[in-house]
Amino acid sequence: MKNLPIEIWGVPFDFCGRIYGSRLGPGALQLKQIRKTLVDLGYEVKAMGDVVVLDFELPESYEAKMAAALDCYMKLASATEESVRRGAVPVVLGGDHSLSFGSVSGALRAAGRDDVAVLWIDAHMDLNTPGTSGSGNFHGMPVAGLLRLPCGSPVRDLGAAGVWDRILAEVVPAEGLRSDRIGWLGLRDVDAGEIQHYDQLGLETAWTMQEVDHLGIPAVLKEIDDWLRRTGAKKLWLSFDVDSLDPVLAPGTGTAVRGGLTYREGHLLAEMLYQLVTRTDSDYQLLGVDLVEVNPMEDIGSNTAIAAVEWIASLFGKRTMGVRGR
Ligand SMILES: [Mn+2]
Repeated sequence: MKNLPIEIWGVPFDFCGRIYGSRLGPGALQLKQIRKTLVDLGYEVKAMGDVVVLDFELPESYEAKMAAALDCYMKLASATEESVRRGAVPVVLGGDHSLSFGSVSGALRAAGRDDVAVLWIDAHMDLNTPGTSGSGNFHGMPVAGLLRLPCGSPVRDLGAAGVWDRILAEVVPAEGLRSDRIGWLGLRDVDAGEIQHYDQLGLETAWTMQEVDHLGIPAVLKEIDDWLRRTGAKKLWLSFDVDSLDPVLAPGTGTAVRGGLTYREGHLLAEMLYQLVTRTDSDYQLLGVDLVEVNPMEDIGSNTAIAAVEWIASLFGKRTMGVRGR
């Protein structure tokens, strides 16, 4: 993995979360030296700049927000598609989690759906559609969009159905993510509609915080590795929502939920994921990473950006004794 260049994309976009502020996430991660951290681990790292620039004034209408959202997803899909085609690992700094409509779509276009699996590390499933989402916020829907679930009749009739259709027509590839290729880790706040979707898809790939409590991270990772090998996936996209970490560590996020991953659980997870994608007989490699929902407006100091950069360092091989792979 050390041989693969990393391309960092900034996505200062926050129109589809509960509150504004995650547009400042890429800047906070930049200031906490995410690039230097990866360079110091021996990687070639390019800062690719920001995918979008939001208007200075806040949008006054739902239509204006969603037009900016579609523009963001389309540009980001092109960006991650190009990175993967160049043979690089894109690391996408958000921004709210709706950006994964774009980032994962681009990766699917470049790598091909039959090779790709996604691990969604998050307090939430993000498996709502406009037909099940009480808030209507698209940051709770990207997994459903990537799986191409039908819109349903919107709970809040703001025009979401038209946006959903355009995301499925213009952003997500025609066949979408395979439903046997999505897994979740860190869940502790799941909606009834999401459970309904999960059951309808016949999935058994949700590792909640209860599983982490009962089994511990090593056994959970063993189950995830078994699942990934069973599916035959060759490329793993990690979508890391910083709200998977406990709010004690990462308070600066829009939808914090108590009872998340502790500092060491989070790091052991990252360290073991690095081992899984770099072992010599590995069936699957790292395709790319989303690092989303860092919201400096909600933070205490810079704790959340620091926690996120430290987590990324562990994911890319940082070890206490300085020996990668142990
Ligand atoms: Mn999320």
